[in-house]
Amino acid sequence: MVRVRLRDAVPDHLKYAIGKDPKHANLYDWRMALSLSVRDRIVDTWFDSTRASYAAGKKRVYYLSMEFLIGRLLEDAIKNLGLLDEAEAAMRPTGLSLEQVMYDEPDAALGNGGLGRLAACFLESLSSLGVPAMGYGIRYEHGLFRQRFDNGRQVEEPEDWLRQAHPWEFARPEAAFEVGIGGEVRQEGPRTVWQTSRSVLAQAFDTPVIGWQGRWANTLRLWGALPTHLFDLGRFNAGDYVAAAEPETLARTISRVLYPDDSTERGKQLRLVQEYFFTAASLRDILRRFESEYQDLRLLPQKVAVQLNDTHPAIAGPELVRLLHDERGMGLDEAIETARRCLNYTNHTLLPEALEKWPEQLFSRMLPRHIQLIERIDDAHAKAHPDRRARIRDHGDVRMGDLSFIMANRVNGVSGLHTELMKKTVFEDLHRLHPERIVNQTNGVTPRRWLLSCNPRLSALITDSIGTGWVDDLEELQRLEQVVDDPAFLDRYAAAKRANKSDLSDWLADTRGVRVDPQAMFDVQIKRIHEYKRQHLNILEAIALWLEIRDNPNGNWVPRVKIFGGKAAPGYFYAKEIIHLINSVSRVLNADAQTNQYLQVVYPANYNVSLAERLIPAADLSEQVSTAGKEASGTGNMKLALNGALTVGTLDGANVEIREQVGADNFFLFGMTADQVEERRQVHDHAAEAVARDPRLQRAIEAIRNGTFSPDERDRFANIADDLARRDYFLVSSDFSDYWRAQREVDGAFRETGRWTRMAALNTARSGWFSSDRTIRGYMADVWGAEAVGLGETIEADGLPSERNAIPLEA
Ligand code: 26Q
Repeated sequence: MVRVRLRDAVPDHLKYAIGKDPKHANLYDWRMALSLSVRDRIVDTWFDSTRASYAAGKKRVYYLSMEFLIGRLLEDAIKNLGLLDEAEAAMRPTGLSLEQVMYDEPDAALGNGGLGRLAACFLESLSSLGVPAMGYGIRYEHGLFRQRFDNGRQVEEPEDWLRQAHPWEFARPEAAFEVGIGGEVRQEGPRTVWQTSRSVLAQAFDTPVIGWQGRWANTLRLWGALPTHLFDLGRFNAGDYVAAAEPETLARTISRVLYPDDSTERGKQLRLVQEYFFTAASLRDILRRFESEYQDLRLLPQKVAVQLNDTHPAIAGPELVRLLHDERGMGLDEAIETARRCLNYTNHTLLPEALEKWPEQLFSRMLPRHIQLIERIDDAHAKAHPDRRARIRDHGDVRMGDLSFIMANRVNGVSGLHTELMKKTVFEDLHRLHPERIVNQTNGVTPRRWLLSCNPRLSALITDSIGTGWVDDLEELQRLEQVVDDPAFLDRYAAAKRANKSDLSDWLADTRGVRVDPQAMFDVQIKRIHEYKRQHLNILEAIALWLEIRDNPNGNWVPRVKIFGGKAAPGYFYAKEIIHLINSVSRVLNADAQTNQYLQVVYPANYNVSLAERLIPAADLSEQVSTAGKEASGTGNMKLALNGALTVGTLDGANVEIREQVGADNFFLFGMTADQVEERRQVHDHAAEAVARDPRLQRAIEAIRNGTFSPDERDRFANIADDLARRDYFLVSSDFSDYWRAQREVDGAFRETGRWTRMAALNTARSGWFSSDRTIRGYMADVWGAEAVGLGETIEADGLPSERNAIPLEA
């Protein structure tokens, strides 16, 4: 065990690992030294967890995801290990504050949004619960693009998190697999042989993921692509050095960059290659580990549970069949059934345009054996279920959702409503044939990062009130109900929120040059920009409100700061228009001396995990206004409620469950239900009708149309105005009046400061169910059939390894 105090370990690492003298060390050097010292404290637990997993012989969980949006790791590790005081002490002699050092870490943005952040929360919970598990993904050299605004328009810049050394990972040059693609399939007697035409090396990079109180650590294994041959030696010797490096360039392209969630990027060959690359390497690693312990492949479903995070790793179905049947000689039917019993699939969207499909031509060129196996899988399934309608291969496309469903033991949605809609829409047919397969697992968020770490003031108040048990048993927050009528508690609750808002306001002033009034209501909408998420409904309400304030500048208005955060996919034109509109409205409103003490709009660029950690603790109001039936779950909604923001929202995704938990009185509901949305769409001219009956809406749309926010290009936003008044697929106009009503209720409640604080405190007290620990327990019971191992008493009091620690580590 590492026993050296951080105060002594840090200077040592600075000297021996970074090669710097304290006199010349800069912020980066000290951060590296501190990170390596903290990392040392994880390694023993990590080894112990690996050994304990082998010793226990229980089922392992493998989470396959194209995205892990982990953000910064130093602060998380320090807090999970309880090293805050030690780390502060270690930094004191350097003249740097611990905060400075922690915030110097680049935000690892290996994901787009909710799906990737969910994967990161799940890994943390799996470790906090002591479940033997591993995350598998891609080690992108460049994560999600950085966002900048140029005259209000989004500009994308490449992200470059690996330019600095990444202190948390361990390269594993010995853990590498060759992954081939292309070529052709031959029959050699009874054997089918796939002769690939190109191949790359998948090399593992491991990051330990430490759980709460450092009791258990799992591994996040990310694959980097390397060339199988560094140089084309023939060309190299002939002196053509540039061409000689071609194989290298090609291979490295595979793990070069994360694809933004973007419907225009569909059908891109490189994306399919990325999907196959990481799935194939992961499955081979999983089988290698299994085969090091067991001989009988039929045991696989008892020992291995694989979770597919959306359809992105859906190729796992046919690939696992190939590994079992082609490469290990298991009979085809048995191979299909064995593979299926290991695999599970999480669906994250019902939007038809977002369901993954690949042109069959492209697919068979890249994966000629897999297209054959898909056909066999499809035929076997169709034979067993003759009344099935849709097929996996359809109109020249391979449909990854159907493939995933058919090759899964369990299929899950991510909120109650979403799961029910899955049964009625995309998977209606397959659900009828397999009524036991679809289960719900409502998303959750880790309370360690999303309360304890990001909101120390509220955390301290909670701990003072009910002790520390809530950190790994979030339902304990219910005990706060006993103090929500205690004025002393409410005062402290309000003071914590006030201080968080004041911090955010200072930070916005220092780093973004905008001043906001910390007394005002902080009204927050943070998520990817998408029409269904309806940021334009929110900005439309801001415009309407601004116009009313101008009519009556001496009215008794409730001051508000509307805060937006989020990126648009680079090719998503409408989303980029919405960003430009929000920034343009912001410019006009913030400059209006008559109104800006009541209403401001701020939109800090480059929303990411780190920015979320600043915004969420400071939020009063959480905007969850998607068109009902479109948001699968949402997880920002949970983080905001947990941190005491009240929700103004529709009955969509997990909002439904948030409202059930916190109580209808503590939630501002508006808008049509999912059923009403479907009905409303049938109404001829619904947009025009909605506009005609609401003069406020009319006026707001008119202001957009007439150039109020684009004085130097008057019809700049006419397209948005036209869309809202004529087409309006996402029913912004139809929901506007009710949204306005709900927002005025919000104003009324905020005016009654005491009542508001009580409602906020009740949101915190009743959000315990949204811990990702609860979600993971649900997966363990209903999806994986997995159990925790945990180290518990295996580390003996004297710190010496216990008996089972004598089992050797895996190679
Ligand atoms: C697909 C093909 C090509 C390129 C990119 C993609 C791609 C990448 C990311 C498609 C989708 C995503 C991400 C989707 C996502 O984040 N969905 C969200 O998942 C959350 C976790 O379950 C839910 O809470 C959200 O409701 C859902 O929108």
